[in-house]
Amino acid sequence: MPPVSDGVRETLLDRIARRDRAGAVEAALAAVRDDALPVPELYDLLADVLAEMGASWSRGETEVWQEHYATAVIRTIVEACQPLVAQRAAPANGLTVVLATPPEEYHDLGLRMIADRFTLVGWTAHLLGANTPVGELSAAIAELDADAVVLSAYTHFHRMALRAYVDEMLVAHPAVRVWVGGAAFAREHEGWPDDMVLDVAAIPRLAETIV
Ligand code: B12
Repeated sequence: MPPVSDGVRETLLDRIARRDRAGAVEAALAAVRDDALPVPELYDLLADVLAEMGASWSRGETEVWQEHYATAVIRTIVEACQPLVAQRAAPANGLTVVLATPPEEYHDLGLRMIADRFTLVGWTAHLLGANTPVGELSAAIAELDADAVVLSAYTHFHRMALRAYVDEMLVAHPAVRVWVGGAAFAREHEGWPDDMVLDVAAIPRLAETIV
């Protein structure tokens, strides 16, 4: 028997190709609702679908608007998962994380998924989203009494900019834990300390590292 995710993936691709937004959303939500597919596995699948759309665009097989359409449908799925994420979340661990991308970095869908992964393992996760000025991030850390900050960069350019951004933020909040990640860190992370670069698989164990 093929894994459930294969079936959901096929259905999703089919619904997206037919421009059936409601059908795509329902297929994804039904799989989670029935506990056939855990939320993190659904998110891995959605990320794969988007990466494939991007590759297909690079090969000249997909139009930009088609890529944007698929992204919009997938964003709706992720947002619609929110009540299911809340139901499946572990008991609160008392820790708070704030998530953002630096100025001019508009790729925040991956980070949106990361926020839910924190919620599922008991964190209170506050997503500020894309293009967040460092002063606003600092204000949020103070107001929300954050224990940790998670930042994301997709492109090399934004990873470079993120370095100064983190340093400036740490001046105001030297005790806050900082984790970075995203596509720009996938292959290497020269210039970044190992303990700042987060592996998605480590999220369930992070609470133990906060003293
Ligand atoms: C959707 C999309 C957009 C949307 C973003 C919508 C949004 N709110 O996120 C919009 C339309 C805004 C956009 C704009 C642009 N985009 Co764009 N976009 C994409 C696309 C199709 C999908 C990206 C995505 O969401 N992937 C799915 C998510 C889930 O993956 P992810 O972000 O990598 O996240 C995963 C992991 O990295 C991880 N993760 C993410 N953050 C973090 C953080 C931590 C701490 C951890 C542990 C993990 C983690 O978790 C996720 C789950 O696995 C890709 C195509 C592709 N091949 O990926 C192009 C792509 C990323 N875009 C690209 C480009 C060039 C642009 C534009 C410059 C286009 C333009 N000319 O305007 C602008 C740049 C805007 C900017 N300054 O940021 C290029 C980037 C090339 C590069 N590497 O430099 C790509 C690869 C397209 C391509 N083939 O060329 N884009």
